[in-house]
Amino acid sequence: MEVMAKKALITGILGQDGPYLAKHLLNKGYKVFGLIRRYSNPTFDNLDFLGITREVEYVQGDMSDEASLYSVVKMLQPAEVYNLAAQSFVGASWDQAKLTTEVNAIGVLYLLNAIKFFSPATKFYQASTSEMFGLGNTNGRQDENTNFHPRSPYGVSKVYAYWMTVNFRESYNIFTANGILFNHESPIRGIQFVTRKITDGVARIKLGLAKDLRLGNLKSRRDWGFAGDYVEAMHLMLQQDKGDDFVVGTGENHSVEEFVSLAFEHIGIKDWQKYIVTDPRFIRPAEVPDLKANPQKAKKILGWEPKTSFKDLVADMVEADLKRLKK
Ligand code: GDR
Repeated sequence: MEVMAKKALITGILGQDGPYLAKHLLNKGYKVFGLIRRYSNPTFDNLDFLGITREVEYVQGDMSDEASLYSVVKMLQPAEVYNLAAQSFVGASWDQAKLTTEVNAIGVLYLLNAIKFFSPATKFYQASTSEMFGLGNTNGRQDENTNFHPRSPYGVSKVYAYWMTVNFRESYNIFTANGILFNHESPIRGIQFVTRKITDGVARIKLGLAKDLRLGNLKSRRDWGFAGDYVEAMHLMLQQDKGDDFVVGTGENHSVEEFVSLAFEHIGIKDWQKYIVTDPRFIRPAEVPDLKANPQKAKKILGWEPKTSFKDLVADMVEADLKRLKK
């Protein structure tokens, strides 16, 4: 008898994490569905980068349209739903606070309701974030018990989604998990996020295509890991006996300045300061100065650990941008 492949639905399939997760699940034998909203021209570049565009099946829906989510969940009855859809750029969330809230907060309520009404055996993963901690810390780090003090409309929207995810677990006994992921990057990171902006900028300078790199606050510190490692933690969270919440990070952090200096060092430039222009447009109304994960719970319960070093991550991203720009 043929065994039916497990179905997984990924929202945010065109972003950075969606393709890495899809690839991971395809390798495990899942049938992967990707939710796509209506665009005039959807771009499949990130899925193409990983060579899986045609292996994913696409379904139409929008996080701001509850009926569309009800239909998709009812039709698929997926074993697992990974909610990676979001207005994910912190910087844009001040100017588009309502949109950010509708997609990142209320959209999650719609998706949870879809599961509750039409597919209560579905396991649900919510892309929660270290941005919820903001200023909160426990001895200079953040773990599952650290208080939330978000600093942006984005962070606030994610706190709502986090608690709704917990609440559906406690109220309706639905299997839900929050992955509280710290910054995770890759060669397919969106160009407006600082890491990719730096590696693209450095590659342009190397190739003579740009003269400088305009950035905001160089002092903020982030716990940066590789997205390809982090999607494994997402999957592991849904393979446990019960839903739970996990911090996922490397446990070490670096300043934006250190990222810049390492990226320049990779292309053989030591006096990188002369290429950097501080541009007030990239300074945020409120900043999260210092994030550093304590990922002990994920290590102990999920057996998860990051595999990619900070140095390799920076080098891989610069190399990928050099290759792309040379084409
Ligand atoms: P972040 O990522 O806000 O941490 O959220 P981002 O890369 O945008 O910023 C990191 C830090 O760099 C500083 N910075 C700049 N940032 C950008 N984008 N552009 C600049 O020019 C610049 N100069 C300095 C920022 O002020 C900030 O301190 C990311 C997103 O992916 C979220 O969706 C996710 O939830 C968290 O990571 C975990």
